[in-house]
Amino acid sequence: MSMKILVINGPNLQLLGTRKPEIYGTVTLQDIEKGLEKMAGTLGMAISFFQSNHEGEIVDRIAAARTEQIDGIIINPAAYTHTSVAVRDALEAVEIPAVEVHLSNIHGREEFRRKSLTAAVCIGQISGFGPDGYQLALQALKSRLDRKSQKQT
Ligand code: CA2
Repeated sequence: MSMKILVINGPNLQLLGTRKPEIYGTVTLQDIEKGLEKMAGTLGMAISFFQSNHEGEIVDRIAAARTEQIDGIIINPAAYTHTSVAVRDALEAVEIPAVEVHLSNIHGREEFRRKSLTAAVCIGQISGFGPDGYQLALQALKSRLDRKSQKQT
């Protein structure tokens, strides 16, 4: 059975490509999702997408991933990265390997963006590579999941 990946994007990321191009570039969220869909197809993985501006909806989506037998999560929690104990707890509880992605380099921006509450419960964080970050995350998850399934056989 093919590996199932869920991509979650947090608040305001639906605005990508329409405003603030100097920080977030000109690529839209739909463009990013299309690129990931194509890459997942090439890698033989199944991929689904979710975007929400609401913290509780993101928590619910993470929790549902367990019943759906999702193998890996790519998440850009956006502003909730820096504030949400609830998103962090959901990621920790679900026990599905997750990669945190940020378009911008959060470590080179305002002080309040340098702290991530969610990164510690992810297998790693990719920050500063724009839309490429999502593809790097997919590659990283595939390697991790391939290694895990080899160990189990
Ligand atoms: O760099 C990232 O990916 C962020 O997660 C983006 C968040 C920000 O709060 C994080 O600190 C870093 C903001 C997403 C808002 O996206 C917009 C896109 C276009 C126009 C306005 C906002």
